[in-house]
Amino acid sequence: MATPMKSMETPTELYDDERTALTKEAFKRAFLDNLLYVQGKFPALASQNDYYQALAYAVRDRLLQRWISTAAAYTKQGSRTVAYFSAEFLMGPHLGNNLINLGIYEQVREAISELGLDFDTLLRQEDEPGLGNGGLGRLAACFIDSMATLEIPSLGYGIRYEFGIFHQEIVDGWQTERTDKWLRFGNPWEILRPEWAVEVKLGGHTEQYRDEQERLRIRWVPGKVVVGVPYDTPILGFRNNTANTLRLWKAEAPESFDFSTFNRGDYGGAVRQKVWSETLSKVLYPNDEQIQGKTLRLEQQYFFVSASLQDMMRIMRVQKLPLERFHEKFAVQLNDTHPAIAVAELMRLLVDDHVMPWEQAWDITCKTFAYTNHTLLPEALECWPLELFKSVLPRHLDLIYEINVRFLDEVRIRFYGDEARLARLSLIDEHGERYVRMAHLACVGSHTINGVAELHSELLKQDVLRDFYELWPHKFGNKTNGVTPRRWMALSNPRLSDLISEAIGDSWLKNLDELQKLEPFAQDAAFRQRWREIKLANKVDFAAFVKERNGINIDPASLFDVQVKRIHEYKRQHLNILHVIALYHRLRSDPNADFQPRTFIFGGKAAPAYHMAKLIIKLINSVADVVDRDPAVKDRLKVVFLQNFNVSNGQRVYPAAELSEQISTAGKEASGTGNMKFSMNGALTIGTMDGANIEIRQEVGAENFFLFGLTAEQVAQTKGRGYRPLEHMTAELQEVISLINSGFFSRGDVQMFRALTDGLLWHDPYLVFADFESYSECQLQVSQAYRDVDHWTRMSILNSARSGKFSSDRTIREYCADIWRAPSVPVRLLSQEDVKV
Ligand code: CBF
Repeated sequence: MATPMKSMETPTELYDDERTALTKEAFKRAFLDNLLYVQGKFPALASQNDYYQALAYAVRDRLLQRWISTAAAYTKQGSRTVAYFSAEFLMGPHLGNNLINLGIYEQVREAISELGLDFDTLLRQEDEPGLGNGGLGRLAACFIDSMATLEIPSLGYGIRYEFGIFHQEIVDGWQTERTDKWLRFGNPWEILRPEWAVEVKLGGHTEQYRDEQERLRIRWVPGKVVVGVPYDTPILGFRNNTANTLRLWKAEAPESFDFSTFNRGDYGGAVRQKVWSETLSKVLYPNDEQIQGKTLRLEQQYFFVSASLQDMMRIMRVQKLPLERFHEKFAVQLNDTHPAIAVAELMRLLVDDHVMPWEQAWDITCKTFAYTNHTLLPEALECWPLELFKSVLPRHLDLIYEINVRFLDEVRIRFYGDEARLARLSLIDEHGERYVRMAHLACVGSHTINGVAELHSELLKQDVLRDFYELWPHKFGNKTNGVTPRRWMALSNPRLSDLISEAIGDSWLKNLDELQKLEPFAQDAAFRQRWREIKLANKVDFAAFVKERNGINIDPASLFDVQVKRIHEYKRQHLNILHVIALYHRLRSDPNADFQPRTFIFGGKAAPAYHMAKLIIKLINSVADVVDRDPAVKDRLKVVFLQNFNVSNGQRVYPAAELSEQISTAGKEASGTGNMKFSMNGALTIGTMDGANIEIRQEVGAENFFLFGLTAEQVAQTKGRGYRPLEHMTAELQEVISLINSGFFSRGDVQMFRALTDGLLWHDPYLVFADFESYSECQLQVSQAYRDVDHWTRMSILNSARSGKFSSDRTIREYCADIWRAPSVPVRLLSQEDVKV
């Protein structure tokens, strides 16, 4: 592996404490000390994991100095703070990223190799915290990186799942799931804060009572209580002194062992409460954009939201701020509807626990929250059956009713006589079984509502949240997503990052717009040559990785065509594999055809209960297997399914990719963020007019982007007319479907893929057939363009050079200016003197 950011200098201004100095010698000493005093091992007995832990603790010490300095600065200034509420934070491994942000990657690598150890092996020891499903969780991780880099006081609040997203294994072509035991060797990056534990109530019932002043009040008598214990992870800014906090809650029982039950001889009963409580933070629900409607999921959401709001109130107490100023102290961003119950919970805390008048509490609540919507898929919009909701949160249901009555009263006056509109807007869905609509709660309780790409934000206004838009147009806006260039370029693609820094200096890592300065280099033949060499070197590395993982040889000279993301019908991995089969068929029919060799790389997880997605994985693997064994196509066509696609694997694949597949049905992908990572790293996109693809195309230029397929408007029209997939059947598509149905890819089993092919032939909800021809033609253009090596390289450089907009720093600046109104607070490092007791 190459070394990230050779060209960057060590930030010498940060050397102010001998123990946490950033020099190589200080680092070696700290590493060996940790091996002895933290791991309790001497080198002859130490495992690679012991070495990793010793290294991680040495880095952590350096983080803590910044973390404490940051906490001191924020406390002293009583800074306005962003609280980012998210059920998912897909962080990826911390070690490499922290070294990049500290600016000491190179020294540490050298220090470790001077000690006779292999640095890359140690990096690979880290079990990544996979506390998210995909785009939404990874976005939260990019955002907290950017907030720290921009010196915005912030707290990420979420759940410390004991088991993160499952580990995917492919067995006989099928996805199987294994538990992700990421905590089995401990987690050196977190700090337990038991003194800030809080109680969270669940279940039970409500009752009326009179307080000392004889006022009629409501009391919630819970059925059970769990304790939320915070685990803090410092989040470093890039080469500054800021270290913000990611605070994740673990659920525990108030009493882990019930002695009276034990004394009665009921040993199981004595620990039942503990076992039940801990299930709350046991496992991440592995569904992306699909709700499961399970009680435990609602309990999880409420658990972390309540613990976080209580924690924020504790911070207000410490800083001696009155609760009336809650919205001045905190800006809370709701990452989708998963934390939307926070609206009712803040009302409960203010009205019930702090006896605040309703109107004042509501004013504070609405000034506190802002809501980001991340999906247009109807199946992803959270609605809870009323009875289930009541059994978990009886008091909140009362509060939601009250919020609803007042809200609908306002609507009634605005839209006189429009009963249908009232029913559409209500927080309660009254059709059939009654539901609580979480998106409506989020809209009513937030001052701002945003989508995550321009098209998505428009479609929210026109469709999913149209009634809310008509009511409060001023609340709506767009914040196009972004990704952090620190992880997705500096750490993942050191070769390219070094070349860029050599050409334009290294300030692009803090201001990605500076990549524009690369544009003239696209005309420089020597630069293009180096750009190509780097891509090739990355492809060679990736080929070695595939060989190790899949046992397949892939040719680094072939075009690397990549689709990595969650497996979902709307993302249309099946469109891609149908096209691969079409190519295979062409090659078999005409072995001498002029054919641009390609390697198709797929990766992604399917929700365990999503059968169609799992069948698509099986088809991809089956095609991979047949193509690999067929000597007629050898070296010209290869298909690889990269198992267990996660952040670490992403870091390997984006730098090696040449073509990025962003082929969702237009109007279905809210934004996408993988599309941005590819483009930054110089891959060209083949894509539809969907999500952020549209903006990527706008930025990089239509001539540097391969566009195909129906637009969102055409998709809606096609469906409106009554879509019949068979009308789009071509001779080639017919061959493809017949080949699958003949059992050719399933060892003669003609039934195996029937659900998939019949689904396409008779329903095709995501218009695969409608777009197939346009996609095939566009792929032909790709193959032709790839042959003009110089032109392709120019396009690749321009993709990178024009990707500045897609830094999450830009997104966070926009959130700060338009939604949070949170100024930056630079941090000065505390010295030993400052922290004397
Ligand atoms: O906004 C972040 C991402 O969120 C999703 O992954 C989601 O879970 N709803 C969307 O599917 C992506 O389009 C989006 O980029």
